[in-house]
Amino acid sequence: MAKIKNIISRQILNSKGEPTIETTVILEDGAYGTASVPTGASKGSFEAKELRDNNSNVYQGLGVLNAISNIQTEVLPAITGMEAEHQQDIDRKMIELDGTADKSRLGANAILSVSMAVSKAAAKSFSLPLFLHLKQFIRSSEANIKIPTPLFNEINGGMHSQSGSMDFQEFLVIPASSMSFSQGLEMSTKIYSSLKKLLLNNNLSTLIADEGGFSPKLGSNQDALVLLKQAVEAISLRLGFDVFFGMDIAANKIFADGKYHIKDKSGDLSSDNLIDFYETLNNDYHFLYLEDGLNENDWEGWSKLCTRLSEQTLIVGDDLTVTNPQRLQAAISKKAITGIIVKPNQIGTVIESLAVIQMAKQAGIKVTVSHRSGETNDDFIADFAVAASADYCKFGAPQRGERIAKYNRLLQIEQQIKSL
Ligand code: 2PG
Ligand code: MG
Repeated sequence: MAKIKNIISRQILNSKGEPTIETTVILEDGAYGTASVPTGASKGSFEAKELRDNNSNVYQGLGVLNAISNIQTEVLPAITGMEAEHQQDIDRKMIELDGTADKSRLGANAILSVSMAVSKAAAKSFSLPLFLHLKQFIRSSEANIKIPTPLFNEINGGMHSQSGSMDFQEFLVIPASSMSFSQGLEMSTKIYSSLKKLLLNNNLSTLIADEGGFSPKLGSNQDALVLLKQAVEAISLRLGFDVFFGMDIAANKIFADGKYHIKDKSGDLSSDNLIDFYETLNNDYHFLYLEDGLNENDWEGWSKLCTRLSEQTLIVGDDLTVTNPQRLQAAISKKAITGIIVKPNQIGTVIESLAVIQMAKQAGIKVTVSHRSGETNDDFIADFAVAASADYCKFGAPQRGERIAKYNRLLQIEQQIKSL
């Protein structure tokens, strides 16, 4: 048992060169934990709100000094002296202190940085790996600790790419579940190298984008799938056996004035038209995973998407559900999803994120724990995914330091759990 003694926060930069908060929580027994918060680019409008300084002269208004000041003047006095292991009480205290539904007063970024750092400090104080400490806060029917199946990002489009050539945001490869995490990771790097060769042979750019995937200038989304399939076949991997494909469409970005617009089709598309297109692609690629296939408010479309594709493909909500229990409940009752993405910064505390995972599991919804496009080298999310017994985890390409930090942490955990 150790009480919170002090909190120190600072403004640091994320992988996109934008400010974010790093917080250190110090306990009375000398243990401490440091955590930093990520930021999304393709955000759902129902996410908890980050507090930014909006001073256009400094970091284009993206500074987080006001959020840091809120930690010092409000959060510190409120939670000093609380037992660090009582994560529920601490998170609840911060939620009450903020007093808004979307954490916009103190800032979800401020609150989450403290919430994560508290859990790391408590784990240190007990000399426990973080995933074991976090595990106690979620009821799980699974006795064994396992690494979630990784979704590796190989090609970036949408808001994560500057080439502007693909509307779909993420083209993912998924190792067969028979593979261990380290085998899957190795396979993802082989596909990545094969894809790089293919791009070079075709005189296409091998520059990488926000989440480490390639971002070549291509005519359509389908072209990216053609390339990815070639890259897989070139190294004698079998699509649908050794490796599966997935996509995050991030469809808010392709939706305007009630219609969808994509490079592959001319004119306006209704949800039905877009689902038809997904169905055609599915005949060739047999997607295991389809995230944010439709806009965050297109509930009717989501239910149809689920009816038509969910037998073969996991239909996953991200901007639709934003790690929010009410949005998840709506999605369950409308039969709109079979999977959910969980990102702690969409809701703003560790405990609320775990509660959403528990709710999803009880409803038979598969869980993917995910990073954000603007990351730091913090590897909290890797421990969180294992603690939550998530089905999948999505931490970007097998490239770029801030993505590799999470995959490397999973390699450590894979080794640690063998000796448990
Ligand atoms: C997503 C995420 C992470 P962002 O849409 O799933 O890949 O992107 O963090 O930009 O919202
Ligand atoms: Mg997404």
